[in-house]
Amino acid sequence: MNSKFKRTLVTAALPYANGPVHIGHLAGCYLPADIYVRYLRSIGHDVKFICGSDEHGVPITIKAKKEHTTPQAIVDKYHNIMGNAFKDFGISFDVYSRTSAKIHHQTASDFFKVLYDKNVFTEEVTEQYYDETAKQFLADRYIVGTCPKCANPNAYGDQCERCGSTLNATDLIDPKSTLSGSKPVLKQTKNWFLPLDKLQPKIKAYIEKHADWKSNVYGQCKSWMDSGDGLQPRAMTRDLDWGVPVPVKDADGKVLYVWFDAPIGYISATKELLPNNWEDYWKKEESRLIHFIGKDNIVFHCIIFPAMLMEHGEFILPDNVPANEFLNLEGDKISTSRNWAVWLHEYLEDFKNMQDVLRYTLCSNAPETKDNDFTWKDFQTKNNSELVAIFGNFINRTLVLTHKFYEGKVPEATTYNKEDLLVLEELAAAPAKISKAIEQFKFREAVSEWMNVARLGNKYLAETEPWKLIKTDEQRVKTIMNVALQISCNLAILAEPFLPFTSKKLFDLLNIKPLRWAAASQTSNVAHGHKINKDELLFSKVEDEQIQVQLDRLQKSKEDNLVNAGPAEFKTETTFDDFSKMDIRIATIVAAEAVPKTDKLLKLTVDTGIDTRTVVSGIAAFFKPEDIIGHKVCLLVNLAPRKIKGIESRGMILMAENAKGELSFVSPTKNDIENGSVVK
Ligand code: B3M
Ligand code: ZN
Repeated sequence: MNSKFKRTLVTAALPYANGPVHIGHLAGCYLPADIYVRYLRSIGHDVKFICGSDEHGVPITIKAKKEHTTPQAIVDKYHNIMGNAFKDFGISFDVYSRTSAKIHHQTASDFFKVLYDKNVFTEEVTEQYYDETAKQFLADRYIVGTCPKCANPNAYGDQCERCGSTLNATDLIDPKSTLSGSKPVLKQTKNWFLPLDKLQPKIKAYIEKHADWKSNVYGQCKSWMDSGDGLQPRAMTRDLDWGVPVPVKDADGKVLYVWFDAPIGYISATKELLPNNWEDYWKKEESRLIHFIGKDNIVFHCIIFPAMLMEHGEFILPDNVPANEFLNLEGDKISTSRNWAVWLHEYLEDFKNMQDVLRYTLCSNAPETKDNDFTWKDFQTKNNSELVAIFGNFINRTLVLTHKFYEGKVPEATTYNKEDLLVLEELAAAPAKISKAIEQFKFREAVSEWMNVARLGNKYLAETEPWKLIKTDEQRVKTIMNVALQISCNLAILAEPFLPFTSKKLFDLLNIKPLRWAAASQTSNVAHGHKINKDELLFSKVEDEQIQVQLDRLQKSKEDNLVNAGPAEFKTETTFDDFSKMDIRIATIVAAEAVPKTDKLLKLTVDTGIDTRTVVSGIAAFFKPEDIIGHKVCLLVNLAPRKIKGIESRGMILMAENAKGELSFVSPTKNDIENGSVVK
């Protein structure tokens, strides 16, 4: 640990209280933050872990409208659901507060007043979009339109989720009200702006001091400042009726921008936790502030919040913002509205007491440097081939043999041979490797180093075979089993940040009170003569049928959602020029046969009117070769040739695919149209 710091405040993004928690949330910031905090606690560092529900902002009011209820009812419902889900998965917040709390309203309001009194804001009357049907200004998510930067047709009024740009609603091309669908009009209103343009030099100096941040984070910050016109003033108030009222004169019907009040929520929650000494964590240079977030929140934590803190003047600035990229699910973006998610509460119903399996899978596969995919197959493999087959197997063998040979009493190691010494040396070196990775926010690497310790133990037993050796060399087996028990104990210590439930269970099985990190550099934590508890399995196999249930559930979401045809969103705009580069012709299938050793592919011979060529097509699941001979089809003839299963395929047959993945030919309605006719 960097000894410059006496204490650390770790925050995890305050989730909007508008829906239950899914694996994307967990992998994005709560799990890495929790691992980090648990590790700091284990090394004896003074750390506090802060979170709470983000209960303001348009996502909440939209949800309330949809459910015909009030924003307060929505946040009351989800605040509890979310808090419980985090608890169930061992996310060990020291406080889980909420931004509708009185203490937060007061803190956010005071913060705004300080900036206001220091004349930090510029007061501006600007034209904002207004929905004349709904009689309401359209802030943030009340408005969608096309992103001026990346052409995403579904960008919000404050942010484009595709390219990550922060936007002002007036930047959107073709804006539409999400309330009424109508085209909004511009109407004058007064708001208070944070002049990020003027503050840019200060912010830039701050960011550049942190070139050691994760490259995805640092890179994004730099590019915002360096590209185009740099940072732009941003309104810190909104014409809305849900939020923290703007605490100045002439501000009726206005509240603080949710991204102004939400990060202040970290301060309010710390106050709630430590009414007497919260300032130690926020106002002393010897304290360190770390924000764990997902990548869509980078600009708010690295630029806007630090700018607010700087201008306020009393607070330390974030020392690091280890943001993760996104986690996808089975190849598709996680989406609440499409129910394309693994919900934590549902997971626990299907996989009782298996929180650590999910924690392990999500950590091993965390989207640390790029977006990543969660698949159920991978979940099964991680469980069966790693947790069960390596770690679980090692622990189980050790415990069972200790009972079998010594009635559960730890035997004494008498003489170590070379092999034992090497294993003990490697064991003692493990904590430093894991620490280093965790301190650099490389949690995938850290958890894999941990699994390497289990591998070490597993290999040691497999090679020394105490179950055989017991017949010929009882003395030697005592040493081996003692070493195996030391490895088990150290595995329990080192597992704690990643697999807290398992760590506790393993300590219980070993009948040892949980030990701290430093003990894992020792190789004599389990005294000989100590009695361990009855063995129990730590993990059990996940069967194919269990995985199929999950896949079926996702398939059902897909079908429920795509009742019409393809994905509800169109691809981005293209040009006529691009389209006309494609040479699509009418052609006739004159021969067809299955490609050996595949079940998807057919080898087709097609007559294009100009030549006869071979095309390999992935349609075998839907068409029998004999049924399609003579069919007229559309063929992309100028597609670059490709070798598929050793066959050169020249061109691609156009197919229509519905939501269930069923295929149909796209064929001309006039069957006598000549081969070679142009499709345009
Ligand atoms: N509620 C955004 C989100 O849930 C936002 C984070 C606030 S952190 C201060 O993605
Ligand atoms: Zn965009």
